[in-house]
Amino acid sequence: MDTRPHRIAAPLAFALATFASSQALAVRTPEHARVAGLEVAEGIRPVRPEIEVSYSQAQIPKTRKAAWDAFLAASGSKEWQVLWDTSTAVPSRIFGKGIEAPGSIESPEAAERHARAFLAKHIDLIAPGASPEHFKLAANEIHKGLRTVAFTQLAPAIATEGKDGAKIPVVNGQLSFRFKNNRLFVIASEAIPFAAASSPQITAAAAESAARAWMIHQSGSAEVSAPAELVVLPLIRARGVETRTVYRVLVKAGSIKLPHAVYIDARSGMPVARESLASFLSATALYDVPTRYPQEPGPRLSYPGKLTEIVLDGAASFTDTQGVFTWPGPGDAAVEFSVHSEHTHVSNYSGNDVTGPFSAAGGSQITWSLAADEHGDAQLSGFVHAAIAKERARLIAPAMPFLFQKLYVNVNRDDPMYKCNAYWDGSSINFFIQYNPCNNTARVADVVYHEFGHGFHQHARINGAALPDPALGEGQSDYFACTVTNDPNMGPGFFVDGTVLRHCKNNREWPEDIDPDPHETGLIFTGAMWDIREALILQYGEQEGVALADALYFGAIQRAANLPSTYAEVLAEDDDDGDLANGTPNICVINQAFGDHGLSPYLNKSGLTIEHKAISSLPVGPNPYELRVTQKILFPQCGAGKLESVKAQWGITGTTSTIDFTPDGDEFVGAIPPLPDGTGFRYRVVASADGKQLTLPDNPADDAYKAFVGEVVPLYCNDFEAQIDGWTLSDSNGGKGDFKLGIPEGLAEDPAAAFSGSMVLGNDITVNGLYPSDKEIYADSPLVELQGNTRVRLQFRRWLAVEDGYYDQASIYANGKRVWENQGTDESFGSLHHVDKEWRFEDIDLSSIPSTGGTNVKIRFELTSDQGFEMGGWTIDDFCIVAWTPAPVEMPTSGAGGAGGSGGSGGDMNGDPTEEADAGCGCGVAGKSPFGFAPLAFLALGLAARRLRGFNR
Ligand SMILES: [Ca+2]
Ligand SMILES: [Ca+2]
Ligand SMILES: [Ca+2]
Ligand SMILES: [Ca+2]
Ligand SMILES: [Zn+2]
Repeated sequence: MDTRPHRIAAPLAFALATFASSQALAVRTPEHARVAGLEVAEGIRPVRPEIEVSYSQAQIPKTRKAAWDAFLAASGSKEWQVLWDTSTAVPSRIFGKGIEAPGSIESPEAAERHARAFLAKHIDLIAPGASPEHFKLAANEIHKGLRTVAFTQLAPAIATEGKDGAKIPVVNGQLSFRFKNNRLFVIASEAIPFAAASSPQITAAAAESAARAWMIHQSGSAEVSAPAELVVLPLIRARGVETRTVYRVLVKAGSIKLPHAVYIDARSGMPVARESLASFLSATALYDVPTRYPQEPGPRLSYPGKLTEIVLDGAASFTDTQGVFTWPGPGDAAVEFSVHSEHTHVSNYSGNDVTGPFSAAGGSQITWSLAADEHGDAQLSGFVHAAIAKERARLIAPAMPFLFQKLYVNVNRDDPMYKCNAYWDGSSINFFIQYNPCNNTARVADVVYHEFGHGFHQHARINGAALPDPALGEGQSDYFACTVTNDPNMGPGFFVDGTVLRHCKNNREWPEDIDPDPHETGLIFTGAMWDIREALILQYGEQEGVALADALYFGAIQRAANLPSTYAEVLAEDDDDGDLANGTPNICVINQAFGDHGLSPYLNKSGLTIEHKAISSLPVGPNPYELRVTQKILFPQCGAGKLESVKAQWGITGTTSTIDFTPDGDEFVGAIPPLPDGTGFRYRVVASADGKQLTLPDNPADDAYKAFVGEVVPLYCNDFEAQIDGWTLSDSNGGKGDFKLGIPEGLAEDPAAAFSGSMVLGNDITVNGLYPSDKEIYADSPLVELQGNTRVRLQFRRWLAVEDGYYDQASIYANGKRVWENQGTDESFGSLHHVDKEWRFEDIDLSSIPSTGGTNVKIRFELTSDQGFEMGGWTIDDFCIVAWTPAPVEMPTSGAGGAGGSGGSGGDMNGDPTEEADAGCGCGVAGKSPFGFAPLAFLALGLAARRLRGFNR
């Protein structure tokens, strides 16, 4: 725990109590220079901290009443003011009408005569208990026609070591007179009434050693700097003055030798009081660094070296929060600046850490510049920009302990493997020397902010809520850098030609712009946050808008596990009533920004969504098959439009047709024309609003619904409600695998409820929902007799979540022959995960079994996983083997719309389902990557990213 910040704003009482015992304090806090006056020793009653005064004519001290009246009478006027020192009952200032004082401006002698005459006449008023000869001329000078004649006070001594009759000084006792236009018009007195000295009982040498001993006890070290002198010390308290005859000893105390006057009682030899005589001088340490990068056209940045370790006149010390350092004057100080502070410690990997020796004059600003020295400038730049990043982060997260710990900044690292780079290693930020075409990365402000941003993200993440997702990590670091610089250009000057590295303002979209490089993928989040920042600045003004955007950003990095989950976390941060259904104060801005970058679930900022209940088992007949799409506007307050159009794309194998829907209230209605008995077909719904499209089903790995026209007879069904009924659950190691019968709980990507009844068959239904890694697991149906049927089909409901088929395979086998498999890319960076978000109807023609002599069928559901990244797996309900027999129905000869002519007969319409996906309606995604990059070029990176992802999950 760092306690130093307490010292910066120490209250006066604290400062007084610790002043002498901690010399570093005095130097770090110039305020202490103002702790002037007497500090009494233990056992001495405290003196007044400040003069106590009264202007009141009605409160003339009783003891001075006669003297005051005599003064008024002698002056011939009542037009006078008087400021009484109420402790001493002496008039501190008398000023008013003035008294004729001929010759007092031209002649100092005349002025002194007038002054002495006044003193003699009114000594009872201005120096009660004293004699005129107790005042010794101290000054007689004139400035701009105003003459001051001043005297210091002496006290009559009793016997003093054989020097009888000597007068000894009264500390701070004095009198003075002001003349202008040959008139005496101000009389001043700090005289001590009735001051007298008593005989000393100790020697001067004894007083010196007592003074030294006391100050060593207080400050650690002390030396006497001038011989002891006998004086009268007034101890002025609220009521009255005590005078003591003391030795005044000049002592230099502590490591920086602060000068003190120490008062030792001349009778007892005990310390009475001490007084700091230091006249503090201050200067400011400024570090000259690139504002953004070394070649920038504008001026460089002069930044105060705050709380920085310095060597001051040979002693270790610190600057204060403003980069100011203070030393006891008079005279210049020898100072040496460093790149180490309370909060930032730069380590140079190419030699010793730089130091900056200077001679500091009081009130000066000393600028330390190493602009022409790459390795020196890198140390100063890393030092300053890490501090700037930290200060900004504290505005966002004022309580984060990381921001109050020392940050280690390692600069001038040299490794050709990592040239043009910088990194956060979990506890420090690291920067490499200049390599063409890049600058030394510590000299690029944005790079320092970006790397610091990784540390900020690490310490912001709430364990168990957030994850260290690489793309989110990079994207949030870029946002942090841009919000610090207030510039959407991230990293200008990363390259020596000034080229910008990345852009916080961008049009990147999820998932289209997912890239093997997480820095590129991360820009999707950066872009959304920057859009929010711009919109909030427009709405609330610069300061409030930025603060709000930064707060939303921080909410996202505290709790988001990846890019898509940032939307919910930003909303949670913005919300003010614990209800996201009614929106949040800035939901329209957030929806617009996140929607523009593909990170919101809606078609537009008003929260437009569509619902569609898929059709599946259809009757044979003359009527078309109706498709309905319902639209919902969740946040009408955002004022965006409704759905513009809805289409369906549908087809039998090898064909694609499009039908337009017509509006019907809040719904859009379309119709697929009547189809021949036994037709299997596929379709999808495409809705458009505000230039965007949403497709149902929402599963890029299987983006068309299946439907079947015709009456079917069940040969075997299991809704999994009662019993497993001859099913065998196993794995390739001879174990039981993780297929189970159970009630789904919505774990992982699993459904929250069964399709029928309450129970289903599926991979891990109740533990965490995930299938295991590196396994091959089976669910085998009982053997089903086909009972002589020649047209048989497998029909069931599916809710499947499985990783890209490049890695994990979900398969269906009929009598050992694979009849279905999830789609995959052919890339090691593939992320064409199959994730059902609704119960999907699956219909697979098995007629090839009877046509090749088979009399029964056994179905196997299989899941094969690799070592990394698991998902919800199979969830199956309403499993049936059915027989289809053509019905004797007359089909209409027209009205087939765009259905195409390749209907064919029964069992062949669907073909092999795995091939059908390719042929399908011509718009499937099977076998195609949704990404635009070349697979081979990124193979290595992809593997690295994949491994990380697997471990992070
Ligand atoms: Ca709300
Ligand atoms: Ca069920
Ligand atoms: Ca996997
Ligand atoms: Ca599961
Ligand atoms: Zn990074």
